[in-house]
Amino acid sequence: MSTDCLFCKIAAGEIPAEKLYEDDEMLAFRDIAPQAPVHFLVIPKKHIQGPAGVGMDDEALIGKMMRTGSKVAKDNGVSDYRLVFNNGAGAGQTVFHIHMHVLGGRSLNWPPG
Ligand code: IU
Repeated sequence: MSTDCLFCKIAAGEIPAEKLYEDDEMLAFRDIAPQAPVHFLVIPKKHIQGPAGVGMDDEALIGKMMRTGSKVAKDNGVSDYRLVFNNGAGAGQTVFHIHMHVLGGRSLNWPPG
């Protein structure tokens, strides 16, 4: 855990979040500023700064993020959804603990802005 990381604090239960799924290594919770009717984040409890910080040892964990996001999307009634990872401030990353956005429940344009 990184002591000054917001998502580590959410993962540790120190900051409340609307949790949709949790196990010993993963958490899914609703985004506080939803950009679609269904918008939640999937995070590993392990602190990884972002996609560029994923190591070989993390490959199974990142695959599990995708499986978890798909399961929670289905549980929340969406079959069509977008998965987004932002890497770096220029790409829109504002929280430097890796997270996967899952957006659905409306039609989504391409390319994103
Ligand atoms: P980004 O990819 O780093 O831009 O996404 C961070 C997301 O975290 C963003 O959509 C925020 O609305 C969301 N978020 C949150 O759900 N809860 C919080 O306390 C904070 C940010 I700060």
